[in-house]
Amino acid sequence: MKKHILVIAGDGIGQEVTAVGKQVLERIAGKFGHEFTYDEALIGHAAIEATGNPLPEATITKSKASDAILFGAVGHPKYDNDPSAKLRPEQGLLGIRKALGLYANLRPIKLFDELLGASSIKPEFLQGADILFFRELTGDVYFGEKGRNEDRSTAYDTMIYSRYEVERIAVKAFEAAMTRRKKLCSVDKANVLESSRLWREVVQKVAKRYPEVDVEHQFIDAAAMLLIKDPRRFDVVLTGNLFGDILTDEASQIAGSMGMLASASVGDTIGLYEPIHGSAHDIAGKGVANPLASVLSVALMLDISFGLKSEAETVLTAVDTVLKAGYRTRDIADGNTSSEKILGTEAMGARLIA
Ligand code: GGG
Repeated sequence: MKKHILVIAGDGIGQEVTAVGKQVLERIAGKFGHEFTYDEALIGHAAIEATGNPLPEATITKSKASDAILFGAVGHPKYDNDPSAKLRPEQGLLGIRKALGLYANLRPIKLFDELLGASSIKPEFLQGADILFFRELTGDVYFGEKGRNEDRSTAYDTMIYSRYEVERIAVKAFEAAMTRRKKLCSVDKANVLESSRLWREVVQKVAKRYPEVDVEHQFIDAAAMLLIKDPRRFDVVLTGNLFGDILTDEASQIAGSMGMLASASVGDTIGLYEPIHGSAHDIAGKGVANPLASVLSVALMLDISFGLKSEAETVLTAVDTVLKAGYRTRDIADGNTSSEKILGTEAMGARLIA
């Protein structure tokens, strides 16, 4: 199979972890006789520095010419304490999602058995947890009108959803539930927010087309609590952009670390695959970032965009094998990990490839 992959490494540790993701793709191509070609493009802070634009036109053009995108991360601490900054790295990521119509963000919460001890949640509440989040990605407060009043003393962000936007992601989530344990939890704040009442109304309507799926609705506050109290009660979780962003960071503790969570952003055309973590400038350039979220994103790409199930399975087996052999990056190490088994980014990549 021939495929053309655009690598958008972005900022901070995005560069380091994406390099490992690409090496894994190369190993898979060699092992299974595929031909993957690559191009690179800028985004985020790196793009602002080079072009004055967090999402250069060339990045969109190259994205549309590719079969899939391997993405790293965006962000830079210099913007965090500068509320007046007009250009921000995150505009690049939100912009590319919108430009490519990537409205559904799949975030699997997969707990590798070997990492039971790495989580801050007690193992007896965790074993067997397996959740697939569907985070809506091109609507909500992230894309609604925002601004300040004239004297800049009041600010607003508009939380907005259309029936169409909710329905198309709900259908994707119900379809996925049908292939899993046939349970779906829709998360909103319908007791307070009008956009959430529309969300719930549309999800209830779509649910009628899937009578086999056991549906529940939870408010975001209750869902946040239940996720930690009893993660195994969840199968597919369907939620909006903001709630999904927050809940999946919380859910990363079920998998042991933010460094373990991969994602697939899909719509009606090409897919974009990225770790859920950001640019983590505190550890950037130190060679200690966990590359497994990028590697697991590669597995999602092979499966979802290219339909290469055995190849995806091979990547998952490699991750499992390395973890079983006791190797860890420092974010997933625990008291039982001996110092020689704590690997840096490149060494972890080399182990996986071996
Ligand atoms: N790889 C994910 C990433 O770079 N996250 C930083 C970020 O800007 N996140 C905002 C979002 O995912 O909506």
